[in-house]
Amino acid sequence: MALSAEDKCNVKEFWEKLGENTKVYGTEALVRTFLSFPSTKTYFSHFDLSSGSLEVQAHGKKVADALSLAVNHMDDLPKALSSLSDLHAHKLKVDPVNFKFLSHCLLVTLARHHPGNLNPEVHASLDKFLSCVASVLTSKYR
Ligand code: HNI
Repeated sequence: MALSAEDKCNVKEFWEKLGENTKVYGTEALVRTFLSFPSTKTYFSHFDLSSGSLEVQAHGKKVADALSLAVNHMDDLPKALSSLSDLHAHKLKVDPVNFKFLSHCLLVTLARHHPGNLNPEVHASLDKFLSCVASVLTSKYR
């Protein structure tokens, strides 16, 4: 499923509105994922996952920065995310189903903070974008 020119435009415009808050949203999405889908916590057994932990915040920022990078390279996600793809598939071996959980929680978080900007078209484009990112990060399993 490729992103159309309209999808790319919707995602870019929406992302620009988030400004410096992306790291806060990344962290909130992680917290929601760990609470709603507790099996995801097994990948982070070496983390302090208590509410407000600095490790979760630092990781939320890393995820958000990777998504910002992806927003800036929507024309070639496989190249932009190549090393992250190696990491998730070969080293971390994250089961692909978990990407749906995190993507869902990212969308819920963004909708909560930006209800006025997340109209149905932008929602659909963001959903496609997150799905494309997940597809790249899980593409090297086999
Ligand atoms: Ni993910 C590390 C980005 C989904 C488990 N992950 C990273 C890093 C980035 C990142 C960036 C840090 C790399 C580095 O330090 O070099 N992860 C993303 C993105 C998504 C994603 C953009 C999807 C949108 N990761 C997931 C999912 C899981 C996951 C769904 C498991 C539930 N990621 C991890 C783990 C690490 C990780 C585990 C290593 C954490 C650490 O620091 O030890």
